[in-house]
Amino acid sequence: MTIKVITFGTFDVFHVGHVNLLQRAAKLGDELIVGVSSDPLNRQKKGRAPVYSQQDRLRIIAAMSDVTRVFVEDCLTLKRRYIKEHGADILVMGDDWRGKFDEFNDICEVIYLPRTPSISTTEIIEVVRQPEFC
Ligand code: C2G
Repeated sequence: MTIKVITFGTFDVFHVGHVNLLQRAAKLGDELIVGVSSDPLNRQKKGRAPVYSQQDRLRIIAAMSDVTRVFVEDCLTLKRRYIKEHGADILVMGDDWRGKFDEFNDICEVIYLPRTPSISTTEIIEVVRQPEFC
């Protein structure tokens, strides 16, 4: 039986924390399906436009050897539908989301992986805004 793993994220300003999450998620099954937040969803979630466009974020994720399928996540409330549509057996998220997706335990296993410490898109944006980077 093929075990399908699904995960969701913005993956803006792609960094090693994202790589770690995707590689660990891939090891839990045979296929890794990734829902990438649309630009409008990112604006809604984070109150700002992403640095990288939806099209570029999709291309970056699709280029990873661990990833077998990529799709656009248009709406946070459609997770149950996405999980079913893609036939996912396991939902993986970083543990900043711990508890938030437990409701899907009735249709798949829900696993929260530890976040990679000391790196985030927000921190990278703040660092490159410092005058010494200009
Ligand atoms: N992540 C991580 N370590 C970091 C940064 C991020 O493990 N240092 C993980 C997050 O926990 C998440 C994934 O990488 O599981 C993607 O992170 P984001 O791009 O920040 O995604 P987010 O905005 O949390 O979107 O429907 C849920 C959302 O779409 C998740």
